Amino acid sequence: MGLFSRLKQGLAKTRERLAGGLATVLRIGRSVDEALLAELEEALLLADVGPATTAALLEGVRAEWKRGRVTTAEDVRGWLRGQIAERLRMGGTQLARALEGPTVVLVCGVNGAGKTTSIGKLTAWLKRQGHGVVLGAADTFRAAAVEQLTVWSERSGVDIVKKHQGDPAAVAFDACQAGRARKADYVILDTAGRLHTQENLMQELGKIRRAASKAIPGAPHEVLLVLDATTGQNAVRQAELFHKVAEVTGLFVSKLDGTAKGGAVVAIRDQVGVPVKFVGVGEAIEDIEPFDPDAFAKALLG
Ligand SMILES: Nc1nc2c(ncn2[C@@H]2O[C@H](COP(=O)(O)OP(=O)(O)O)[C@@H](O)[C@H]2O)c(=O)[nH]1
Ligand SMILES: [Mg+2]
Repeated sequence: MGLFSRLKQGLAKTRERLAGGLATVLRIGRSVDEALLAELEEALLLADVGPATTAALLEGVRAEWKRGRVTTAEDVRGWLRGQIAERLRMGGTQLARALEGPTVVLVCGVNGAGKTTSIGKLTAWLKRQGHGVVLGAADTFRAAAVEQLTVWSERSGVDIVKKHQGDPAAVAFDACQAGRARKADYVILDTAGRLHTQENLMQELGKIRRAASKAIPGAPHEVLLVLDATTGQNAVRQAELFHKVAEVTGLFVSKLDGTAKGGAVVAIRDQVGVPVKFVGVGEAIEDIEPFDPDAFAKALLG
């Protein structure tokens, strides 16, 4: 199955909901009026686009309508697609790249968000483009977490740096050193799940950052926050809170397959102001997509 069709399949539920609702609201031949706008608002909220973003989109459609630039249901669909894609494009969707030496990617998020799995998929994706990758097992809380990352490293045939009782910052430092010594293109650091309310764990993230930059000046070049798409508006709140303390530079939205809440991606990008860079569309190693705003808007709106 092609990547685009997998993404489309992943978004099937959202599409049915959003496009299903929209198909009724924006039926061909219908003219724009207040009733249509009210129904449109409801359809967007149902797809978890979120109150703030829905309000902004509605205001935009209304302004276009008042200016006579949008008069039919088809016009509205086209305008929305363009708007959503444009919002998702802001800030750039490419993974950061260091000017020289390894690019250090620090991965964070709450427990179960999909951090380790997403790292496994990202590693394979980078390898497919010919990049060398070193993994750092800085989730030192549970032995199982290290084992899980080790399995992913074996799947892609990349080196992993781990310690049995190491503190996460020491692992991060060693992984960065190893990445430089082995001339890797990327060093990816897995971290323990944490909540923004866990002061000590949040400080630990700061320690990990400092250790990385001690080994490689300028690191981490990318701080990827992994968000579970199935949590919808909760993911939006999580991202806001995380961003305040962790200087997040990109989002990896996991579990977009089989969620009816894909619209949350738009809300997350909009409200948090950090670009989505990858999406996860399944549990398998190839179930990763570099984020494509146009394809996403198209899949979302049908
Ligand atoms: N369906 C689906 N499951 C995923 C995806 N990403 C991760 N998972 C699952 O989510 C669960 C938690 O993943 P894990 O990587 O251990 O999360 P972590 O605690 O953040 O490291 C596992 O069962 C994964 O297989 C995805 O894109 N789609
Ligand atoms: Mg993990």
